[in-house]
Amino acid sequence: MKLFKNFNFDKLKEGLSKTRNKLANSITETISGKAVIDEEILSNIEEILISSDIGYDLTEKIIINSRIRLKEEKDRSSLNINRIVKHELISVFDNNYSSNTGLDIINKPYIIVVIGVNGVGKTTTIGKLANNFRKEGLEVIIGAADTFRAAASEQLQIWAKRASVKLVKNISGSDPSSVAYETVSLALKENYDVVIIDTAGRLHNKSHLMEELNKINRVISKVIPTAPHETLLVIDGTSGQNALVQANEFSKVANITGLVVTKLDGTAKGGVIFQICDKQKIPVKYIGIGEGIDDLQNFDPEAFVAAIFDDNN
Ligand SMILES: Nc1nc2c(ncn2[C@@H]2O[C@H](COP(=O)(O)OP(=O)(O)OP(=O)(O)O)[C@@H](O)[C@H]2O)c(=O)[nH]1
Ligand SMILES: [Mg+2]
Repeated sequence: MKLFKNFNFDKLKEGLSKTRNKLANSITETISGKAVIDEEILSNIEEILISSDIGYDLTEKIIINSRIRLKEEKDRSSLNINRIVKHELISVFDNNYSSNTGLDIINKPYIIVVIGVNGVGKTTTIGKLANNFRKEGLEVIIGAADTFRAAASEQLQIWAKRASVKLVKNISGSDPSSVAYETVSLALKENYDVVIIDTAGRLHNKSHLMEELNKINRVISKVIPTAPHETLLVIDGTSGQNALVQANEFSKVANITGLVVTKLDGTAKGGVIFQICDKQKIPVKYIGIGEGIDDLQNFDPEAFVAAIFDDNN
């Protein structure tokens, strides 16, 4: 069973307006009125792609492929280069996606652990996810396993209330893994459909973080051997190259099954999503395009590129 589909193209377009300005509108400006796409225009496009956080390696690949296709197709019009660049951007996601995205319930309760560095939007994303699941008629329980920061569970409580879902909070002195254990045990006992575990982003160092995440996973699998079923890494779309570094670091310590890229509404750096997918080969499952409870969308590569290029979907 597919967990939920939340997608609104107009909202996506609105959310990606800054990235569109930087990327697609600049390309349009460069090619408009040009009868023939020459090397100079290709090099302008190359600069635009790099400055849009698509990254040097991927940009090179796109430009080389564009050059080949322009030659093969014998159509060097501005319309065709736009089509080729879009095609190249969409094809970045080819290997990461089958026919659809999102989460699939294969077990009940379905256990999702949400990880990522501090401030990227984990707690907000959990609130949004919980709301979507609940709207689908699923019973949701959230575990506040970020016991590192005092205010973390209060923040999660506000989101749980907004989404009308159950929350398991830490009793004072309890550690993250015991909260995770309690949440999953309760979910099993009371027949919940989906469990979402919030984790701390700020730990003393990398080995501490790895230890913590391992411990959480271990206790969860004691209750349900196949769990966790998903480990979602949340990354902040506004952080540009740093987002890529985070994806690299976390993939060394956790078995990430999907990415959530947040705050795409506040940035012109949305192009980073292409770079991360090209390098990481981990599918982007959801994107955050606002702070509201309804501002988490399923990620659809074609619609994403269409929204950036102001096309109709
Ligand atoms: N504009 C925008 N803001 C977002 C989005 N997602 C999260 N935020 C904001 O980012 C800030 C940090 O979000 P949190 O959910 O607290 O981040 P966190 O990863 O849980 O942070 P820690 O618990 O400190 O590790 C909040 O002000 C959110 O409102 C988004 O998609 N768009
Ligand atoms: Mg948090």
